[in-house]
Amino acid sequence: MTRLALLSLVLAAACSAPHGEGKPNGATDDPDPAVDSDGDGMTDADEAAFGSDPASADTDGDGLLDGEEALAGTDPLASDTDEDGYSDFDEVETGHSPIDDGDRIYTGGWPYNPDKDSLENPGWDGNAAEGGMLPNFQSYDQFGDEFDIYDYAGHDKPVIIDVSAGWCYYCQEMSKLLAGQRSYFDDFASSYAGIAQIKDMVDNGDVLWVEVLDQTDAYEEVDQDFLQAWDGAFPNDKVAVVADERQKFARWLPIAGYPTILAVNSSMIIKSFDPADYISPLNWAVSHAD
Ligand SMILES: [Ca+2]
Ligand SMILES: [Ca+2]
Ligand SMILES: [Ca+2]
Ligand SMILES: [Ca+2]
Repeated sequence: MTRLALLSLVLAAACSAPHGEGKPNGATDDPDPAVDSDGDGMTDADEAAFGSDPASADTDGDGLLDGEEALAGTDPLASDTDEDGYSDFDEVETGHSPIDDGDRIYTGGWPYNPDKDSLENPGWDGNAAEGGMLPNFQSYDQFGDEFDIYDYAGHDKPVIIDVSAGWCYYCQEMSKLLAGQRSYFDDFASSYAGIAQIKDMVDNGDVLWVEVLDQTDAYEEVDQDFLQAWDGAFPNDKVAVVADERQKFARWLPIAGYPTILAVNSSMIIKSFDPADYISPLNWAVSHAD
């Protein structure tokens, strides 16, 4: 039976007799199939047909009730029906299709944090310092999606923010390292764990990496074409490439040179930052990843 046909059956069946009709009082040992025992919007009989648990309002525990899963056309036994990396609940909440893996929260598959609004955004006054809270950086990425750095919070993973410029040689070499291309930094792998291990950790998802671009190779403000070109030149499908719109990061850091790199923890607290040292944040990240 197709999902649509099943849904029609479910909706038709939902208009069946009211609870307990025709039953003697107290006949609890013979469950009425018209009863919705768990209060999730589907009768026990419909749940039996749907494959969900009539005694659990949310069989797969993804936050979407079984009755809501029937309406959304999702699998009540799978928290991510279309296997695009985002839960059915998060997709419905954000207006994306939970049954189309081409429609997702981030085209790039970046992390998502449904609780990000609970983080206390300190704003952009002042400057970056270890122990401080990262301001809520919102911009756009190489796919043109709206980007929110607080989506990277709450995943128990170190986050590297690499603020770079298109014209900067060492920025390009750092991105080559992540892309698996021959890089200037290869020669330093034996001296720094951050250099030796960072690519594998980013590839495995143990460290999250955000590439923030300040300027093009012509010293101009970046646009989405430039983000795409950078991603194309130094491809790593775990790396979000985002624009430093209105030079927010550049002013707040402040930039002494490129790249300028911060390591922040999953609560968005800056754990390693020194304007003159971009290797220490990498070392911090690899030593604090699982
Ligand atoms: Ca039910
Ligand atoms: Ca569910
Ligand atoms: Ca999904
Ligand atoms: Ca989807």
